[in-house]
Amino acid sequence: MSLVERLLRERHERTFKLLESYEVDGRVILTREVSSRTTLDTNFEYLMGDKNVGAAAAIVHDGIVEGIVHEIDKGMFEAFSNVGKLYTYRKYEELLSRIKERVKGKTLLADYVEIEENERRAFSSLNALTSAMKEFLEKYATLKPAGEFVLKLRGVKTPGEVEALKKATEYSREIAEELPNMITEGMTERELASKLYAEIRRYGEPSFPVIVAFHENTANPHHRPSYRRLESNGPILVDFGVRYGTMCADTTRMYYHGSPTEDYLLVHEAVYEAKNYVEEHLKPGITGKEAHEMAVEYLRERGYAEYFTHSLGHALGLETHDIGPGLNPYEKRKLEPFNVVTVEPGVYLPKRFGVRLEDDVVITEGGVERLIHVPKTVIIV
Ligand SMILES: [Mn+2]
Repeated sequence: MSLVERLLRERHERTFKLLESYEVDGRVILTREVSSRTTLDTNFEYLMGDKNVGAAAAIVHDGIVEGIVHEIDKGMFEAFSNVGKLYTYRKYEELLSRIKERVKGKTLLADYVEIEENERRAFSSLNALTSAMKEFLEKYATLKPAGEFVLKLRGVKTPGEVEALKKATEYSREIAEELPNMITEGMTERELASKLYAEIRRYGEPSFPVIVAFHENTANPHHRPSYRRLESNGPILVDFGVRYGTMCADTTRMYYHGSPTEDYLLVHEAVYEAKNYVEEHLKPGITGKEAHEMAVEYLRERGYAEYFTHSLGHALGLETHDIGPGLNPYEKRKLEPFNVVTVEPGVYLPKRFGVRLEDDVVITEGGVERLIHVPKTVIIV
């Protein structure tokens, strides 16, 4: 059985089981045509193993998952056809009439949010149903927002999903270890980014657009690769991940071209130790807020707390910023086994340099399992 096929079996079982606790007949996902494989429709991918290219639908009821995809996309869903039921269409009207036939008279969870659900509005995958599609479905079925359901479903990973994440992080680690061989003095950030993309695509897809920053650009946490050239002495920040088997890895590494300054070494050590300290203390029952504060307190003792300007980490899974508890100052939810989060403290000294180190961890019964672990020492290139 392929990894994706195994994932789908687990996800279908989990979906059926969770649906029992809702007063609905099932669930409906209606997607629009998409041109990118890394955005939207992750709830569709959750059940079907791949994202649609043309418009498509997935309907869950009575212990079956039914997919309706364009005939041309059929090959993409081979793994799915072993674990669910697949319909194909040629003309858009055929898709609509098939949907109508499958949803008629049912009460279904759908991917839209009530506007007052502030916390969930930000996640596009919880809000992927367009108002036109919603209007169409409501002619035949009763809809309820799926937000809470999706949070429960995707926040806690299945064993197969963790296995896929292990692969994704393993490939990412291999690339990170190869990276020093790709760096040459005088190259631009864009040149290094393009080499990185080539490596990532040997294994899977990029989890998100890569970040490559040289010198003072490392002080900008979300820097976009530019024409900045690598000079004789300075830090290099690389943030990337391989997406494999529908799961996203995410790691940030620091390299140093030349000899690191005393200042740089102090910041690097503080960030590494803060990350390590949090990872040693993370366990079920701790809230995301508490975890974030652990890192802040650790950095405060070293005098860097005010330069740590973002969240400690986020949920990781089908999306790089996945649905589930994150490690941030607002997160009241408690961590539980099989949550997956990033741990990525950073210290950014404006106009000078920044250091961010990022690992991915699975919450276990007693603590965490580190899927990827950045080295303690500064990598000199
Ligand atoms: Mn991250």
